[in-house]
Amino acid sequence: MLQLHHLPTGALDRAASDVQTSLIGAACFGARVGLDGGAPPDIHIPLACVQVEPLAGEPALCEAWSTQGALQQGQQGRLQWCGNADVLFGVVQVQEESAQAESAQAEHIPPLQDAARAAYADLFSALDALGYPHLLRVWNHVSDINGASDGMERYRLFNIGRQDAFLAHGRTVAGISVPAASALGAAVGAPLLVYCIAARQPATAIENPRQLSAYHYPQDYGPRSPTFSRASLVSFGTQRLLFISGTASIVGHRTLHAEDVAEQTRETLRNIGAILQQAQSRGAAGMSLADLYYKVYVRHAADWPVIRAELQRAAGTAARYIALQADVCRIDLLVEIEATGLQTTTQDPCA
Ligand code: 3EB
Repeated sequence: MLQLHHLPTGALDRAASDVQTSLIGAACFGARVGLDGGAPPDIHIPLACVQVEPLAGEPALCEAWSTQGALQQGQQGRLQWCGNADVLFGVVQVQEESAQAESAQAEHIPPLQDAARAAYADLFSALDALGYPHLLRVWNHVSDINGASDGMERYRLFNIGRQDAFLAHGRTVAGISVPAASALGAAVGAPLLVYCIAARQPATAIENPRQLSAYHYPQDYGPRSPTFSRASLVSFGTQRLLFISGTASIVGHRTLHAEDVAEQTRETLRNIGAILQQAQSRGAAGMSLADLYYKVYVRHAADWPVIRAELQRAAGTAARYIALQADVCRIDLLVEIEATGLQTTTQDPCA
């Protein structure tokens, strides 16, 4: 059983000390979080301090995850983790220059590419050692994601390092074991940040019939395809979890509606609808757009009112969301939306 809480950062301390809630981790959004002047809450669960700003004058926001049952936590390599019998929340942070192994320097591997490889290498080693080998959901934040380093767009360098680590750890880079993910920018100078949910049991990846699978994108978008699925679906007892990846205005492999944020948002929501439909046919029958928790990443803060109106038209005015200003990994994308569905069925699946 996993639950998601959207909280102001100031409420996280209390939530973390409430034994009833059993938080296993949180992501906090606000460039000052984790820096002096915006001290992170003094709590002892893994905390991803994401250097992107909340929109609409919101104070710093958090997305916190809770479970039930006895918790264990620790640090394994660069992974800070906390988990119960089923799932783990983990955070890995790598400063680009410091990641450079001597061998990488000798081979002239760009620092960001090597940082991505190192972050995922540490993550996979730790997950295998701890016994939560199945990566369900990953969030990636790459500073200056549309900028260039070493002659290549930084998102593309990140994709090379990420895929190298998947392959080096014997993980498939296409098909039903590939995790759901989001990839966004972060403030210039921020370390590479990867946070995730992993489990003892596997999830099933879901693709979107309207979109080419990202792991099959042609080389126009970089020498290595991104390694993520459109969504992952998993059950814990009577609970079903759906993690919909960061989703954008892409049909096939092409960006549609460049420079039209309302159309991009509608296309994005059609893609989320199509992914949800796939999930519904695989057992998440009762989940609707109105039930999902959304996270909206907006390139230009001024576009937020238009995006919010479209989101509310599709998902209802009661839709739960966190809205953030962040760069999206293709320069022509103005918005990326991810979603999470948590459904508890009253039926005992064993009955
Ligand atoms: C896309 O559909 C938009 O590289 O992990 C969305 C979600 C995107 C995850 C990733 C990238 C990633 O291609 C970008």
